[in-house]
Amino acid sequence: MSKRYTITAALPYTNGPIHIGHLAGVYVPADIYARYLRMRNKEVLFICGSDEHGVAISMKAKKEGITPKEVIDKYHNMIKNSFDAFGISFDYYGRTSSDVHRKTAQEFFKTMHDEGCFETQTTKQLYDAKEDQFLADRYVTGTCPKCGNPEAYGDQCESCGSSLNATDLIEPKSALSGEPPSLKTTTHWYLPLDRYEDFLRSWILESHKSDWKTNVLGQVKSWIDDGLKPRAVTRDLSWGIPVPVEGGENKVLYVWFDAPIGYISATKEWALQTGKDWKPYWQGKNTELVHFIGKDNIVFHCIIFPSVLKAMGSYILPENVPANEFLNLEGQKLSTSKNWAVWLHEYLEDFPGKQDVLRYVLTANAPETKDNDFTWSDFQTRNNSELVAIFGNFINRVMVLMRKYYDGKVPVPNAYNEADESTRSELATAPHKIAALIEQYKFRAASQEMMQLARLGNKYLADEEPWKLIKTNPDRVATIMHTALQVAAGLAIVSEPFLPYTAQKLRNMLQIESNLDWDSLNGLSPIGGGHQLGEATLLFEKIEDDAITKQLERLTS
Ligand code: B3M
Ligand code: ZN
Repeated sequence: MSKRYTITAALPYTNGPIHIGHLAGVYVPADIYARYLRMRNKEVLFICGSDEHGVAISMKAKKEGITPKEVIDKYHNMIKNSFDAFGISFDYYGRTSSDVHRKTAQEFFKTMHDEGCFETQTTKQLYDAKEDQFLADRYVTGTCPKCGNPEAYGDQCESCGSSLNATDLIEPKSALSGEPPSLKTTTHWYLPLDRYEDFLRSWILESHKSDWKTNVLGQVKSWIDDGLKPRAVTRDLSWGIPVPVEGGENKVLYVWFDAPIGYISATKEWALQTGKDWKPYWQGKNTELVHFIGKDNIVFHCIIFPSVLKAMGSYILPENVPANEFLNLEGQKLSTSKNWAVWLHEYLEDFPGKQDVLRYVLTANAPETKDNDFTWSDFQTRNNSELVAIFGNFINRVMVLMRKYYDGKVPVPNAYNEADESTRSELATAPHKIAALIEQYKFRAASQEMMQLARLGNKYLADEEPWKLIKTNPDRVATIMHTALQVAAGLAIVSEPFLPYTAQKLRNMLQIESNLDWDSLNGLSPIGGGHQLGEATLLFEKIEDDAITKQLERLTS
């Protein structure tokens, strides 16, 4: 039986729009992977949705003077529109405020509770007496005990990625009143992660020591070596999913308990809509589960959620968690509060129709192994010197010459010479090289192999110079143009995961709409003699300096 893939992309918090960091770190790589597998005719379910609980949402509501529900509706729609516009091909985009999700998350909690998977602890927690509010998670900030970042949150330090307890913070301060908090006693349910240490050590650090990314293994190892401690999975808050057991009044599930379950509830909703069964996607032994996330989510996807899945018994564990590092912008950390970001909805206004350009730049420069920098000047160079000058130029030349010489009707080739043979064999190996890289989550390198194929086509035409031979040796020109067209068809195939809009345009131009999948290049000519090409359209256009200057000014204004 062939493998099935459940691909998840981290659920964005609906407390603001999304920016290039999200796209580069999570959604573009996940989409490349999903599109590639679909082209290999694999059974793929690509799932995401909005993360609508947690303190981040309540804080935003308070700040904007609206209700949490208004906040999540606003940003859910905005985020969903951005994903659609950028061609992120989710099979289902859910939201954690749905009924199915509430029920599913409560079932998880109740089952684990009834089976003795939790401990309760009564402790003194930070409390803002003025606001009558326990200060969990983002309601409290202070200095990170691990790296000294003075703006760490009560659940996490965004600077070093450490996951924290509010009481770990040095000099904590209420984010509501700005006051130093007092302490108040409360009781919560804890997931005793220490019980899962042996399982996690052998499952990740042994079984996956050679196929998981080193940045992921490194974080997991340091977590486990530090000693896993029980983590509270409930909170004294009003916004969230009510705790469904006795004693849970006025408490909600911790957002990081319910959010990953959101992948499963979204699958259930998708199954309801499509008349499918959700279970094989989460419980089938031949399903490969892959979580795409940013590095700040590693502990939740590699330690906490797998422990939950393990406790529940019948669930599969992720086969891989290819977390990315962070993307910076012009040398500085992306920051929502400082408005140091490129927002997707703004990009779309400034560069309409240029979604593939951003997808390409973010992939070619993806923060796969270390933090990376996005600069507008690199964006311009990648567009002008790669997409326009190499990819676009090659396709344009092929289309113009085909129209001029043959009125768009593909010629039958004659005998191949050495140059043709070597081009044809490089073309035949390109999909394999790209496939191998994508399967190892090396999307940067894969995108460069794709560009390499366009380079090959360009060089082939430049070397063979059909324009010099069309009068004297039309038989030779037929072979050259036929061969160049195969490269163009190859590009239409292998560019689909990276540049879906471009690939679609190219398929229209070449009139190869329906019949090509990834393996079409294996030995066969996808476009035969006599095939009629469609109309040429422009794939990419030059980006001028003033457009770049405008972006830089917008950033610093
Ligand atoms: N919403 C955190 C984040 O946006 C979180 C991811 C949830 S994935 C289950 O970084
Ligand atoms: Zn830190």
